[in-house]
This record gives sequence, structure tokens and C-alpha cells, in this order.
Amino acid sequence: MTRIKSPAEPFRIKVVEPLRRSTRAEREAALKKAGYNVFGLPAGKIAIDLLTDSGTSAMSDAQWAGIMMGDESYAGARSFFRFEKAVKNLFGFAHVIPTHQGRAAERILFETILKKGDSVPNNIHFDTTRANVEVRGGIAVDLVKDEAYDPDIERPFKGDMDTAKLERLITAKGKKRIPLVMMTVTNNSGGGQPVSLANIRAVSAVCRRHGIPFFFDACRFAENAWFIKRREPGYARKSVAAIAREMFACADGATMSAKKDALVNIGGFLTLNDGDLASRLKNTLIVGEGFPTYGGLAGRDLEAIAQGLAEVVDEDYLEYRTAHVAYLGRLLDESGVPIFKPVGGHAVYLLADRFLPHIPRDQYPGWALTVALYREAGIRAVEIGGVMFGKLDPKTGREVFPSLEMVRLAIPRRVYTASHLEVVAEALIALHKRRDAIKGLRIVEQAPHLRHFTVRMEELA
Ligand code: P70
Repeated sequence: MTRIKSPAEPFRIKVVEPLRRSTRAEREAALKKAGYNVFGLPAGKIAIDLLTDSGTSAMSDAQWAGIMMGDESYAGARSFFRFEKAVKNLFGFAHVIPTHQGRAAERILFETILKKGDSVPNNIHFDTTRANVEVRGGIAVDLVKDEAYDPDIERPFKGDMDTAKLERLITAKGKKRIPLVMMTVTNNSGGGQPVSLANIRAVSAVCRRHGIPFFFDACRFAENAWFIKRREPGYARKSVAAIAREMFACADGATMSAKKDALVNIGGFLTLNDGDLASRLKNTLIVGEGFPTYGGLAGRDLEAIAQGLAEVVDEDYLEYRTAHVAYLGRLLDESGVPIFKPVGGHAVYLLADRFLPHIPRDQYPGWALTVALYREAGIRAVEIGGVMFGKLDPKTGREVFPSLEMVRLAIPRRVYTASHLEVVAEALIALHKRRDAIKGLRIVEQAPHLRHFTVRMEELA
């Protein structure tokens, strides 16, 4: 199966961490204890962990050196100014506010600008963004183009927003009830697909015409910019950094989880042009996160982010990164394992409803696949489907499911080699052959928001 060539890593390895093996009996016991929720598993019992690409990157020697250089002054630390400069260099907004991670940036933003009953459009909201809108009584609206929900069409920019849907929403709700429009790059809930610059410009034009602020959910901006360079006419000769600047120049601000494309293990920020809003956000920040020159982070974390932002736009890195992820996709696709196409920037998404057609949606086929993959091979993936995004319809009392039922194999940055991906592919191909034996589940216990993190399940007979 290794006829397909894997890309060479553009780094060599200086520090290693042993992988752990476990027996099937240990995994069975761990699953039971965790309530059949892979979030509840101890990482020591996991062989290859593809739960998330968030906060799981391997840092470079230069980042670790930066950790030693961190200035831990409470206010005005040297590390803050280095961080601020690195963010401004790529994002170009006037104000930069550090936060401990992406959802803190979201919380502070929505706490400050969202009123009950307001709508927040996005191409597709990811879990924490949706939750941060909904806990404040807002309505999170997904306006991605319809093609995003078709896992078979190979289009270059399946993260694009439908501007006609956006116009209709603005007409229906009125611009006063839409505090901002967001755009997630790449689109994590829709297969990690990029958004084109043409679409970013079109959405920006609609927002400007109506006077509605436009913000990016920018976690994976560099991977998005790389796809623009590769796929959008006119960008092949522009640098990824220049493309990123062009993307952000269309917007008024961004929330960022630095745990993805800033190549660090913790951190985030808010960055924007509006000075009045920035002052209000900083007031909220001080109450809950910390003083505006550290925002819940240590000085060393700010150093690591500054360095990570410089490394992530390196084009050798991005070429390898996207080819590495695509390599796993090709191994699976060639062997008939159903995946979302094309392969996205940070993950391969399995189509769980096709993988397990015998399990109905209300028995959570995606979740069942994450349980089976761990049980069989010690590999951890995450469900992006009915448990993560299912909703109880208050009228009928029945659960409404998102249109895509997927399992995401998120690839941590600079962590696993091509041989690890081959192990993952072999395990999934074997599991696919024995798929009839996999069982559905029912929910035993769940939280009102972000239930996937803590839900407890039971396997059905
Ligand atoms: C992921 C993690 C985080 C995220 C994101 C987008 C587009 C904001 C955030 C919040 C979350 C996760 C999901 C499943 C398993 C583990 C972790 N995404 N916007 O893996 O950022 O985590 O820093 O608060 O994707 O996709 P933060």
C-alpha cells in the first residue's frame, strides 16, 4: 500500500517522546471507565492520538529557545511587544489582545457585543464558537455554500460562504440584530476546507455595504492561505504571508486560537481595528483573563507564539503539511474507506454514515467509529457529527442531526511521521472490512452545552 509516495518532512527530529502500547483488555477497561467517550481516556493508554491538532504541535528549537527568553513582567513585558509585532505583521490590525486560548477570545468578544436574540452568521461555526454564541442567547447561523455538505464534489474552496444566503439573513433579521459576521478558515466543521480570497472579498463587500463588522475565526489561516496560493488563479507567485495579509485586509478583526497555526501548546488572541471596541474588550479581559499585555498567558508563551507565527508561513513547511495530511487521505481512499473530499488542511474526515450504514443516526455512527478505532488499534479520533452538533427540537422532542456525520483524524503539526499515518490507515482499512460487528450507542448522561466533551454512553446490544 505504500505505492503512494509520502512527502519528506522538512525538519529533523531533536527530541523524542516514546509511544505507548496497550493491550486490548486495557483499552476495553479504559473505554468502560470513560463512559465510551474518548475524551475521558487517559492519554497514556493511547498509541496514536489524532483527537485534535489543537495545542498538540511539536515546537521548534527556536520556539524552545524563545521559552527561555520569556519576559515574565506583569505589565509591558518585552515578550508582549515581540508577540504584538508578529501578530501585526501578518494580521495587520491595529490592536492585539492576548488570551489564554481561542474560546477565551470568543467569550470576550461575544460577551461585549452580543445581545440576546442576535444572529451571528459564519460559514460553519465550530463547536466552541457556536456555544459561545448560544450560551448568551444568540443564534449561530451557518451560511456556507451548499456544496460544502456534499462530501463527493472535488471543488477547491468548499469553505466559501453563500453571499445570497447572507443577504437574505440580513434582510430577514435587520443589520442591528447581527453584531458581526464571522468566517472560519479553514472550515473545521466542513472537512477543513479553505475559503477563497474571491469569497472573502465578496463577503467583506456585503458586510461593508450594510455596516456590519467582519471577523475571521483565524485558527488555521496559514493552511487556508496555502490553498489559495495553490488553487486560486493569480496567487501562485504571491507569498503565503502576503496572501494572509490580503485575507485579513478584507476584515475588521479576528479571533485566533494560537494552538493551531501558531504552532504552540497554549495561547490565543483577539485582534481588531476598532479602538473603542478594543478598549471595551480589554476591560472584559482584565476581569477574567489578565492584564492586556499577557491576557492569561506567561511571557514565554507569547515568545513561542511570535516565533510560531514566523514558522507557520514557511512554504516548505506548508507544502509538506498539506501533503502529509493528503497522504493519509489517499491511503484510505485507495482502499475504499469513505472520506470527505477533497482532503482538508489539518485532518482527514471519515464519512461515518457510509462506513457504518447499519447504524442509524440516532445511534451515533460517528461516535461508534471512534470507540471501535480506539478499541481495535489504540488510535484516538474525534466525532464531528450527531453528538457534537445534534440538537433537541423543543417542538417534537426529537434530536435533529447535522447533515454530515464524520469522524475527524486530526493531524498534530510536526509530530507524527508518514509511518505513523500508514499504521492509522492499516487499522482503518482492517476495521472497514469488519465494520458489521461495530455497534451503535445511546446517551446515558449529557451536559447542556458542548456535550461531546463529557457525555457518557452505553453500547447497544
Ligand atoms: C479542534 C479544537 C478549536 C477551535 C476551532 C475553531 C475553528 C475556535 C476554536 C477554539 C477543539 C477540539 C475539538 C475536538 C477535540 C479537541 C479539541 N478547535 N475556532 O480540535 O479554540 O480550543 O483554543 O479554545 O477549531 O478543532 P481553543
